[in-house]
Amino acid sequence: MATIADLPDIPQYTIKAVSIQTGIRPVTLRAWERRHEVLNPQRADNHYRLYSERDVAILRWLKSRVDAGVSISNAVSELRAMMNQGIMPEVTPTAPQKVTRQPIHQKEELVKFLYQAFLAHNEIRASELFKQAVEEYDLIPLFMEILVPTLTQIGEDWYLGKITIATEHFASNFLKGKLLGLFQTYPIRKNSSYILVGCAPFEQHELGALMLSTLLRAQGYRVEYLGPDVPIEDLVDFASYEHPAMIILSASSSSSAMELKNAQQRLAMLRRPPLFCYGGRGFDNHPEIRQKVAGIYLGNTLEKGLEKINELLADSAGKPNHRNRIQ
Ligand code: B12
Repeated sequence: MATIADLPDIPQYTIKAVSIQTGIRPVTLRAWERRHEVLNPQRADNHYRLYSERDVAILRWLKSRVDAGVSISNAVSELRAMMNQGIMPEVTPTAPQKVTRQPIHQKEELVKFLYQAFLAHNEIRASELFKQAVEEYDLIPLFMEILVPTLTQIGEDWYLGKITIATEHFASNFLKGKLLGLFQTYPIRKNSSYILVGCAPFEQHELGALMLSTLLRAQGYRVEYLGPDVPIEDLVDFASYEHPAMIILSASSSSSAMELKNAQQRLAMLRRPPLFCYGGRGFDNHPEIRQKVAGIYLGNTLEKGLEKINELLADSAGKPNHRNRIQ
């Protein structure tokens, strides 16, 4: 029988395809990867995971062990022990998978249903939809293609007077709670680069900063999330004894963005100055502010920001433990 090593290692399958092929839910695949370092799938240009046939075979083998009653951590240890001895497991024969779970919701549907749940102030429904979205999609599509469009719709309808401020507050507070919960599910890695993320003074729009914090923690960085409206003096004081490698502040309005004018200068006076970075729509909509605010502009999307942060911290020898770990 063929062994797993005989299979091609060309990255080609998305997490959704692998889930269907193996019967392992995307949320479980990500948890195995995070907690047991099972695989480190490559990434497409859009950061989505891409698995090879060999990866799929490894996952099937692990699942066959788990189905036989072995815990996932023991199954992973068995696999490692075999591989250390140069033995590759045989390819597990597979019957076509019966997909018994509910069909996956398309992202557009999730946006529509989540929006409707917010309009109805239906927290139970919103929680179910959020859970489904987290289980089915990686963090970047979850944020960029489900949560951001839902919030944009809410913002437009609030602006047009179609929905009340109460509904907008319900939706944004619900998502803040869920995002914080998600952020806290990732391990705090003490021996990785220490990054502080928050919002510029007077800035209340914090969900972008919270999403970025979650992505960075998922990549293995040690991230502390500081929330909205962080006073610069206080931040400088904190940085003087905590020595973060990087401070990132988000600003949605031009006035909050301008509050960062002297931040870099203040931080540069510290004995071990952190890298000072910023982003957010205040800097995207008013590019001229970037000329006035010293520090590093991280780009106009979360993906670009992540890439830039990885580059900056790799240059300063502060790589996270887990390369390319983007959920
Ligand atoms: C929720 C919300 C609020 C909540 C925020 C709650 C919270 N805990 O965050 C509250 C009620 C506090 C609020 C207040 C206000 N809001 Co408001 N709000 C929104 C809403 C509906 C969603 C914002 C959001 O979270 N979007 C999702 C996040 C993820 O998107 P984002 O912030 O744009 O961030 C993206 C990028 O900018 C980037 N990014 C963000 N930060 C960073 C950082 C780095 C380093 C990088 C690389 C990238 C990056 O990544 C994100 C994903 O693409 C928007 C509508 C909209 N279109 O967004 C209005 C909106 C932003 N608000 C608006 C306004 C006017 C206000 C108020 C001035 C209203 C008022 N009169 O009081 C106040 C200002 C408060 C303040 N001082 O900051 C306007 C802004 C208009 C403009 N021209 O800029 C909008 C667009 C609504 C509208 N359609 O008019 N708001």
